[in-house]
Amino acid sequence: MLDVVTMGEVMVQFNACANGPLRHVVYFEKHAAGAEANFAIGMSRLGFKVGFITRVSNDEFGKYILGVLRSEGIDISRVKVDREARSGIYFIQRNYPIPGRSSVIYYRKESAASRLSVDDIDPDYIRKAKLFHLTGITPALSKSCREASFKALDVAYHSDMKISIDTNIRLGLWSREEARETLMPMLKKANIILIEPQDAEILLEKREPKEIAEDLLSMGAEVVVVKLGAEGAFACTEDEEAMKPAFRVPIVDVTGAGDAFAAGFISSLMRGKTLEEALEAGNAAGALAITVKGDFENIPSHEDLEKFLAAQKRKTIILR
Ligand code: KDG
Repeated sequence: MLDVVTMGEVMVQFNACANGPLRHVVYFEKHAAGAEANFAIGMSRLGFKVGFITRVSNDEFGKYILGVLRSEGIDISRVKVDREARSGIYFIQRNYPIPGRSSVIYYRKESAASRLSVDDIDPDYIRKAKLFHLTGITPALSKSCREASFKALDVAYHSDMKISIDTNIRLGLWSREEARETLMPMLKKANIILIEPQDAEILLEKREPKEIAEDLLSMGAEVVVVKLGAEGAFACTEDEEAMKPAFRVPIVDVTGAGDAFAAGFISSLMRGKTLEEALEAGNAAGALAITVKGDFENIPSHEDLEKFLAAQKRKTIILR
């Protein structure tokens, strides 16, 4: 029995060891990463049984990626080895041209994962879980990934399980119009939606958290979270709303913060916690993730998340 199933591309990330434009960077740190994989690893560390659907190359990077998923306790029985394609990779440029921000530069066209297709979607496997999670990255990878995403969503929608979608629009992968056309029908099937104001602008022409949430709730979502980066996050249901500020931590690389947040937030909801507690858990996981290079390395276990939150509460009392 699985708790969560998700699908997407896992890439090798080369994270610049120095700040500044990549042409001047000499050393890079190698990590495995990808929005859905970051979420999957987070959920696994936070105590849930997670299944992952993807294709990996048989090249050295594919073997590395498979090893990472396996070592994090992810079920890889639906990870296909595609011998005809290479692994997708990407580089991270840090703190330039905007201090505090990272840029992502992809080399992933026609990668093994972008060849994922409807044939890789086993309905019975998805139906074993309580939650199916998707982000806007997977359907943006290729036509066959888009079809596979729709198929998986359809299976989940017609089963007794919840669907969470993190919009994660990456304009390096598709246009605003393509993103809107694809993601709007997907969002109508979601129970939990995570979104950032810049994505809401593309999808709904709105930037105000409350207005965004109202629009998405009226489309059928049960919980909407608007991720506000350094400001924290706002969550809303039909009966309740909550806002929690982000925790202040030293920032090394913000890439992957949203995926860590999603794991903290959704794992808390699955444990029956309140909206406020779930926002705190999401913010805690997001905060820890950005204190290092690599997307998932600092996503905490449930026990460490509790320690982080307890320490934050002690700090608040001392400061008062
Ligand atoms: O959320 C972090 C991801 O954006 C990063 O790991 C790379 O998966 C990635 C993508 O497609 O942008």
